[in-house]
Amino acid sequence: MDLSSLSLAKNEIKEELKTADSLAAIENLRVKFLGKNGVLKRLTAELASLSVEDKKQVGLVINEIKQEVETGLALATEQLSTQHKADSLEDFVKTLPGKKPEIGHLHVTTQAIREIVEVFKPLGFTRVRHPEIDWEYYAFEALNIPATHPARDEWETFFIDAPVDPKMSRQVITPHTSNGQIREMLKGDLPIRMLNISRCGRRQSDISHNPTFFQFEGLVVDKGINISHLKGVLNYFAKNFYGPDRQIRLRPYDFRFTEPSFEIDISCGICGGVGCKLCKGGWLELGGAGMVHPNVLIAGGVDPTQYSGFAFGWGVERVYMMKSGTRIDDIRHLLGNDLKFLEQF
Ligand code: FA5
Repeated sequence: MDLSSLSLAKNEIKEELKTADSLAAIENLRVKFLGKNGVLKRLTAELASLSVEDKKQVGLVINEIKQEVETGLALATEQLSTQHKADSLEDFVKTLPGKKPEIGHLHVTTQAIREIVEVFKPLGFTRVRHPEIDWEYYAFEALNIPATHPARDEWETFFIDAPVDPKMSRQVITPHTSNGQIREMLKGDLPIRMLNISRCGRRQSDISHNPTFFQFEGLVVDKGINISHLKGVLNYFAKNFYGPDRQIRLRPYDFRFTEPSFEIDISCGICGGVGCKLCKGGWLELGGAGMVHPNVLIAGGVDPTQYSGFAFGWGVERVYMMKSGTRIDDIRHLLGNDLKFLEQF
């Protein structure tokens, strides 16, 4: 081994390092030059046979070669990773559609509530909120249903396990939104055109009943209010919510807090009022309504000799289910969290 053959080897190694175009090739070169049985190990071993003077000079060149190899390999590795990044950017096709993040939407009951509010808005009704847990007094007594009256049974009420108030009785999960009638009148702000939409609760669960559901309660109190106003407003609602060809009819009924009281029916959207499997007679029941009972006006602090009013209280979910096209065949779906069902709306 002499200096000239060494510098020849050094040049060859430099050239070879330039050919390292993959991680595998770099690793092969590292083993070839720096490995246990590599070129540099061999050259170092050969130093032993040289004179002291040659050892020094050749040793220096071997060290230079070693550094050259190490730097060359590091450089090749770095270049390769920069190239790799550039390649991955090239792979990124800007025109490919991105992944769409899943976006939720309002629950169908909330959509129904908003739609109902919009229908009543042009008639001057303002949405209000009253307690969803209230005293029995507002839910029954003030509505002309005394504690022992059998009509209370119909409201299958949930009672709150809390101290009883001597005047207000027990607390209940409001079984209807009619408590809002009294509370609205007690504000003392006449005339009234309120739309009270709240959650209600009853001990009921079947195809058309949920233990928790929403009602919307309309109340109009003013001077000279009569049944034709009630009929006009409900007819307006039916036509604007269900469609211009739908009709309503008033059927006599009995609510303790309205006199006279009515059940409001709407002509069936499937058969057009002729009679079919869904409606059995051409009409579907929408909900209750009536002229506010004088005792209720008095409980609300309103003088029945001066003022009169009408009220109606309907179920949001049931009213929405009757819209043709919704095809909701069981009210309990609306309380379940099945996305397959909810995403349809
Ligand atoms: C009432 O609750 C009266 N407060 C309505 C009223 C207000 C009459 C003002 C006169 C004047 P009713 O119990 O019929 O009435 O209930 C009204 C509506 O609430 C029903 O027609 C139905 O649409 C809805 N509803 C009642 N119970 C449930 C339930 N468990 N699940 C879903 N909807 C219900």
